[in-house]
Amino acid sequence: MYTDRDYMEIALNLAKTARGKTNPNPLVGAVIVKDGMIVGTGIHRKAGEPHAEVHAFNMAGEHAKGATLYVTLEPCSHYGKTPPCANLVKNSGVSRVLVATLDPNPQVSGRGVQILKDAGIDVEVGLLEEEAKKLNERFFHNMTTNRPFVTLKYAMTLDGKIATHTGHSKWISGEESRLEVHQLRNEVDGILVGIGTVLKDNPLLTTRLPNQQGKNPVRIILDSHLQIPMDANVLNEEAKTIIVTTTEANPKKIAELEKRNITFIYCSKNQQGICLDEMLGQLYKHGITDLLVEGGGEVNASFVREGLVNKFIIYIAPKILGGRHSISPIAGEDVDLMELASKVKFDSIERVGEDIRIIAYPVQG
Ligand code: AOF
Ligand code: ZN
Repeated sequence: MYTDRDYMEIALNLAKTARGKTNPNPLVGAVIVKDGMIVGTGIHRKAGEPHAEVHAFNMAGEHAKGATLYVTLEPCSHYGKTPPCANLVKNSGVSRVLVATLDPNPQVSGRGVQILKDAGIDVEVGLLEEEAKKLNERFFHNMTTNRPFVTLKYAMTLDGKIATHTGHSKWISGEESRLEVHQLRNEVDGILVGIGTVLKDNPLLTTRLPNQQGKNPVRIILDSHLQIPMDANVLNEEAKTIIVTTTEANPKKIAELEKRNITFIYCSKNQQGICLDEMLGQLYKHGITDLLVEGGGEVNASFVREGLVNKFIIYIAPKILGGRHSISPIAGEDVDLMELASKVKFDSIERVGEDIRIIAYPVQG
């Protein structure tokens, strides 16, 4: 016998398969069950395309009458790119609806559930809610802050180094971890580095996946003095690039780069450099909902210090580099006391090939 929980788990697993493809929309899965049998399933596959419920009801057809709908996010109540799912659910004939979590979108937030309740449908909210919120951590953050969800990722040796004193870093982590990082790039909208990394490593910041056409994130370069070399790899045509700079930047160079389709975002400066919170607000307006920060130490430190990291993904390689001048993942200003450390909570610790992957979330205060 399958339980409500089992069906909701199936809906969550269905939703997960579209990871990285639905931005700016959430990941949503729906399952319709009649007399213990799954008669309809649906996934929201892409923004602009039908919502999960639409696919599920199309599949279920007449079997929806008297059935139960399991959906990972509250059915929507608004006209967006698609019409409201709550109306569809209401008119489908289902008698019971289980919703994992309410939709944080201010245009919905409880209205979808209310429509169903008003129609006399038995509605329950909260089954596997924590899992459903985690599945859409990016979307919840977007809706509540109007900022991209920031993931800070780095790979370091067992003694906490990301490069030798000369800056050499190929490779710290093993092949499997590096493949995971390309998978991550494939899922996010934006990838950010500082100009220091561009000057030192000349990275491409594109997605390279074997046997699969990857999607390149928008490359975002923090460059307050517009030092970027005109032949830098990140300026090639393989992917879109945004340079974040200040009004102090050389207008002639800006004009030349604009001719090459490079987009500029201008931000004010604070004592630490470019005002990152202001930048995040602007990036969100440019459609960046999910941002991967891939360092250097100074950029990483600024994000951590300003409390702007939402998630840490850290690979630890079974190597010890040593060296007084080897480079650390988080640089920035020194602090005097342990009490001043930024605190995180480990969420998962797993082996990836020969490495370890730690996922951690910041702890406020
Ligand atoms: C659902 N089921 O599968 C999804 C929902 O522009 P639209 O019409 O696609 O609407 C996008 C909003 O709809 C999105 O911000 C979120 O609030 C909700 N997404 N709702 O009932 C789905 N993807
Ligand atoms: Zn909908």
